[in-house]
Amino acid sequence: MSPAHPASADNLARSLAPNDLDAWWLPFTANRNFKKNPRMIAGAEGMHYITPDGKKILDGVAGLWCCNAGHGRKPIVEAIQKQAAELDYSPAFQFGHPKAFQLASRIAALAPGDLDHVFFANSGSEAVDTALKIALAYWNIKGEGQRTRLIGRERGYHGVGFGGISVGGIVNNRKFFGSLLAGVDHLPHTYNREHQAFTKGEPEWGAHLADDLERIVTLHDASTIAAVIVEPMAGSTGVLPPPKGYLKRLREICDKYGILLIFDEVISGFGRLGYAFAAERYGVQPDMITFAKAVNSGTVPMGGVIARKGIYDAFMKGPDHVIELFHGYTYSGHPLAAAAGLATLDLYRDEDLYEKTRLREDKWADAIMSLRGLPNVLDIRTLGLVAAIDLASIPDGFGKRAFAAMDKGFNDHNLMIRITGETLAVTPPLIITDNEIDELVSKLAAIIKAVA
Ligand code: PXG
Repeated sequence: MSPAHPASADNLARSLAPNDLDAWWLPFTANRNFKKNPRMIAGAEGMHYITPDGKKILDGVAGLWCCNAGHGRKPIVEAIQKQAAELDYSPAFQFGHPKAFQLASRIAALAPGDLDHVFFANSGSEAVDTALKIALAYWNIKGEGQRTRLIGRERGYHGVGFGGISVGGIVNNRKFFGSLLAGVDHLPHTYNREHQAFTKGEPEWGAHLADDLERIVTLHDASTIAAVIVEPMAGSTGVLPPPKGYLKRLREICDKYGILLIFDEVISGFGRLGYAFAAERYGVQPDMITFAKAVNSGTVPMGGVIARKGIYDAFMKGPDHVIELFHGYTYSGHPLAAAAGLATLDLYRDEDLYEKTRLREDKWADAIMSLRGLPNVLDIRTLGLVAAIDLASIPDGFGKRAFAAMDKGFNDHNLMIRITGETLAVTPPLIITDNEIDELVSKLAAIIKAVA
């Protein structure tokens, strides 16, 4: 593959090295530590990031789980450039432009069953808030406005909006930001090291945890519950693949009580698990799917919700000059994001990236599992082209060992990885070659030894 702009290390170093690190308050970052010794990125090509001094860093995380087609891909870059020149912005309230319609049709065609209408947002967080609001408004329109309760899951991550952190199950999100949305309850998470350690793919143990939804229904009554939202594979809290049969069971219970089921596929969408959506992998059709990130390989902010026909149709009533869903963003369906999305979906299709991911899942799992037995490795989980490695903590600080692994990975081993708590997460672009998988695994081994 040829990058659109061969990055010249000299040019990048001159033009992109910042001279003041103070003003930018970085998100989800230890700011003081970063500013002492910044991990700076100035360019990217294919499977690599490039530092201002020209070092090539193997991208073990597809940016932040988003650049599934790799970096600097010519067709995507050109589509964005062309679109910027042709139509830079057009309003999505009361007006439309062709590429947003085309992209919505393409996404709907990839989604299973009658998930056939797409609402565009600009991030995963907005996608989640949109889906939750559609669920609440849907029940209102259906005359069941008492269905307001939202059910999430412990260890769920649904972005950073108030809706998302309320249904999410991450303690720091819940601890710092007040009382959040009222009327939310949570399913138990599905991870159990005793029963699941070192499982490749979906663990055998844990489907019964879906039955906790019955308990929640008994407690609150089904008539008060609007929707259940889960990630098919919990990503951010350490890669927790769904136990075999778990998602089917959730669907059955939701059907039994008329509760909407939302799959948050912000990470699992667009090939990460070898399919367009995890819903297809598991043969389970939710009522809505949220997506973002890899829809355009992370190149321009975009997210959205795919809703079933019955949900969309329920809104399409009343006088036809009246807005049916009182919701939207200035940049919903932005022309640059839509153009990038169309080029990206073409590229995923033309390079068979989903199928390739599916076919190499076993090789990937075997390669990663070879790290079992290295110092401090407590568990390894794999699914699709995703892996997580849990490390034992250093006695004086939870998270310190993983933090050191991420830092040393970048500075000493030319590998970018993600961390959460004491978990290392690897989720490379889907274009990774077999040789690069071997390189990635040997770098991981060296890093794990270096932080022992
Ligand atoms: N839902 C899910 C399932 C996500 O994983 C969001 C919503 C929010 O998306 P935005 O675009 O608002 O950030 C996410 C985001 C990580 C990591 O390393 C994961 C995410 C973001 C950054 C880092 O686990 N997921």
